[in-house]
Amino acid sequence: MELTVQDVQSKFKELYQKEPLVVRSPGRINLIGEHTDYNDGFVMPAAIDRETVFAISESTDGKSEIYSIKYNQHYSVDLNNPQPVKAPAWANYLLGVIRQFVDKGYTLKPFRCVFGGNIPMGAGLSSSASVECGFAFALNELNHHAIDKKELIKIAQWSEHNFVGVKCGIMDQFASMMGSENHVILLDCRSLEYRYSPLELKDFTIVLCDSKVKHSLVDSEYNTRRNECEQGVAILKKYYPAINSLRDATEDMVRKHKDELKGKVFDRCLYVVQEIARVQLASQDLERHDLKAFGEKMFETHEGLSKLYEVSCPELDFLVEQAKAFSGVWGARVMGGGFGGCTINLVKKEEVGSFLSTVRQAYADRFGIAMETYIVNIKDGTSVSKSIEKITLH
Ligand code: GAF
Repeated sequence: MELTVQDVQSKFKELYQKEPLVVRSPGRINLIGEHTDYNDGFVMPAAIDRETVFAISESTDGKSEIYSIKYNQHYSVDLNNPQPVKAPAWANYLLGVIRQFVDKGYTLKPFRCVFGGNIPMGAGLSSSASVECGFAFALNELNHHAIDKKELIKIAQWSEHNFVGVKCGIMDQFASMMGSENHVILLDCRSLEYRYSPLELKDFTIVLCDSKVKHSLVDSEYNTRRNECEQGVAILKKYYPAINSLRDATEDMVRKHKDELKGKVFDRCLYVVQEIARVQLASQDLERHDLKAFGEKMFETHEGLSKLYEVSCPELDFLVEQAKAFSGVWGARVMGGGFGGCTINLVKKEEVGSFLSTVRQAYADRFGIAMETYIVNIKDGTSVSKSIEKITLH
């Protein structure tokens, strides 16, 4: 089904006979730096040309309502006391944002809102962050509050933590809100200092292979990983009081206390300190335009995510193995939280076709699943819509 920004606008006009404010909020990819954000480490994400579109306007009857195009559902909002709901689950992403506006003392006018988009859900492309960020941005614009983007990012993350229940880091919301066309964001998740770096891939392109699986453990295991990292920090802090997060630890420190960190906590800590160091080296690779070295680090990240952090699954390991065996692929790994979703692959442009047909066939033969693929372009972050462009709604 084809959906344009104008279609979201038209749906709004059909329902409410008014011209709305339109906000676009993208999903993201992440080149390297996985599960480092909530350990105060570094990440390298970018906003992409898949997005959630919001059409919103003040209402005249004092009531507030949100309509989801995807679910064809209306939801009435109590602006005074928003609480998490069992159903519809999609409402929680938005209700948590409203809760934060209320709790922070930002007044909200009653509104009507319609939203829809083309970010595949459960693919690791941060459809949830795009919804939270787009809605926070839209409320800020509609109500003429001058909340800066960094605070809107934190409002969006709060919603994910407290109304959705995933104790995510800051990367997804930051990338969605702050993306810049053709640039990756080099983000320090502790200070939130960042810089944009042009992504010059020359003969290469980024290809996402969607495994089409989403193992049910995603959210609970994500929170468990975060908790295991915190356990590791508590142990290391006894020996190195200055350590407040794994960002402050080195591989030597972690190895030295292997026995006390024990099993899984040791593995998790080792992966994180290695990955934080790897992102810094990878950013130097990008600056030197050394894609070969950069891609090798992507493979190393996958190895760590699979063996030490245990957030991969047979389907994703298979896709990365396939990529590794292909000479035109210089790097591949699971992207995002894990347990399903996409791999990100650095592929020679002229070999994209043969790579995809080979892997698609092998994946179907092995798992009986039709893999989806996405070739993404890097775009700006959340903003008021100025132009009318075609997007595809899946
Ligand atoms: C998910 C989370 F939302 C991010 O904060 C990040 O931790 C990522 O998993 C793993 O790097 O997308």
